[in-house]
Amino acid sequence: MKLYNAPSGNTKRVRIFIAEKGIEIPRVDLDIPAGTRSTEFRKINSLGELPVLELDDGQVITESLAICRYLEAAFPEPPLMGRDAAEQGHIEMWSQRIYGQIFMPYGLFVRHSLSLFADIVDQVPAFAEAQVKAIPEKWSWLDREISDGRPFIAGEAFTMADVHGMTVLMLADAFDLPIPDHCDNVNKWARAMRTRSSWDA
Ligand SMILES: N[C@@H](CCC(=O)N[C@@H](CS)C(=O)NCC(=O)O)C(=O)O
Repeated sequence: MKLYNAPSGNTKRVRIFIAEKGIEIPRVDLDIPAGTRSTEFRKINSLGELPVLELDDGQVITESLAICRYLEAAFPEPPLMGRDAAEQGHIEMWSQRIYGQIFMPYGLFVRHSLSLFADIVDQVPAFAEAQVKAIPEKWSWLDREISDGRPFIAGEAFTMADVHGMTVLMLADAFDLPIPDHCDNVNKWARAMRTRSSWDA
């Protein structure tokens, strides 16, 4: 196997997942945009996006969530997406909530404001600004949700929902859009995530 990779939010999600699984997958590091927008790379992923996982038989899996799903099935321990139907539904719910409610505003801000994306996105600065305004309340919502004292986003164990959350933390740091100070529960969770060895993945 090999992982086509670059420093980015979606690739970070997969790198954290791999590190939490305790496995090692060789990487092919590409540049965004020189590598990803090349004709050669479009033959691997027609969308020109990272990450991409290439299996030993040459099959290619794109989309960070699909790659994590593949790895969960191929390397079940430790389970990050639940062991039974109830756990799987619960963890998927939290994963989608963190991705949809919090990762997306950061991601849309990035795509609508960085000159790196000006060639491929019809950027709307006011839309980017609206994402920035929405972010604090998204964290406040999560803070209320985890105010029951749970150590991890989906409950008592580290799961894919925390992987999504860590990915957002990386964007929060990179673009100086931090968790609001008053979000004590989320800030406590974030401090714990930063101590995990997978944080540096
Ligand atoms: N839905 C995809 C999104 C992947 C994506 O947007 N990747 C960005 C980096 S975060 C990329 O490779 N962009 C290449 C480019 O802009 O040329 C996933 O989850 O993997």
